[in-house]
Amino acid sequence: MAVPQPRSGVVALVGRPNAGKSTLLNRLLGHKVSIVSNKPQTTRNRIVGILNEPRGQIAFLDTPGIHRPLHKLNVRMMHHVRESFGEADIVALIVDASEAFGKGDEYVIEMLREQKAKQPESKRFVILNKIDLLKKNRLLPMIQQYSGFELFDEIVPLSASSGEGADELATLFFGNLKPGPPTYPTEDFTTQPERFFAAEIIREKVLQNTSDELPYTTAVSVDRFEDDEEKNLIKIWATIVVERESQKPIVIGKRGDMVKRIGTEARLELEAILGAKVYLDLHVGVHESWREDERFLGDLERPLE
Ligand SMILES: Nc1nc2c(ncn2[C@@H]2O[C@H](COP(=O)(O)OP(=O)(O)OP(=O)(O)O)[C@@H](O)[C@H]2O)c(=O)[nH]1
Ligand SMILES: [Mg+2]
Repeated sequence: MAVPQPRSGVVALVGRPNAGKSTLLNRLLGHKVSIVSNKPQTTRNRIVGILNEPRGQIAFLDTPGIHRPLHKLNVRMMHHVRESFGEADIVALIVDASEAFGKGDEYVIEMLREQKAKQPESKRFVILNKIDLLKKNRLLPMIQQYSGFELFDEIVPLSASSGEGADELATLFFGNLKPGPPTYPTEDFTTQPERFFAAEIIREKVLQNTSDELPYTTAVSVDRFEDDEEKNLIKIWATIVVERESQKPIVIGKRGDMVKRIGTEARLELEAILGAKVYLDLHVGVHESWREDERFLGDLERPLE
């Protein structure tokens, strides 16, 4: 019997904010590569996660949730989504199946129609996520609805958080990619530098510990990053940037307890993931309208270029 040739390709994970794209990426890789929170617009960049298996290599592109951009930050976010469309062999639309279909979903379907017209050789999957929250009888009408769009090659219900259906999805991805050599070194699981990942983990802890407008108006910049390989020690100096002076005390907390908690949670997670001791020095700073400051936005993304 002929040995199957390893497959290789790019799968873009796209969809509305909060649908579970990043959770699914981490689940498929079995590694945390992308940060997750219950706030929309958690992912702001294109994050590459690489799955290496005897079956082949898949480069997953995690992307920001599709929304109407109101700030330069958000225009850049939507640019990352369109860029990922262009690179994909398979576009996987992740849908929160526990939410009713609405205007935002219609907009996304339209985007996918355009994508299909531009790249007819690519494939489209729709992934009905969060089925753990769903009564079983709600699934069939949803599958029928998505199949009615005549846009999708596969319709896959799953739960990214429990993992139910994830192995089947990986099999479908490999089955729909062409044989070919891997694009990335097979020992890598992301292209994201540690410096960028550190900023993301700190931002995740801010998102998880704060509410209201703060998640949208917070950025994290790494001011200095030193990796002392001999001592297995990573030293990070970072600033949590907010938009207004009045937001500073929320991040700092009473007697600094909030920023301390954010720092501890980030440090422990970075130590576990990076496998090194981490020294983390956190500051809180104000940069009014940083979301409109192209130079600052460019600096935040620089380590990814
Ligand atoms: N119950 C349930 N919750 C899920 C599932 N998948 C993701 N979530 C939750 O949904 C929320 C959003 O998850 P993310 O992975 O950050 O979603 P995202 O699509 O990457 O969101 P953005 O980056 O903001 O576009 C988090 O609170 C997740 O824990 C699932 O299968 N079931
Ligand atoms: Mg995300």
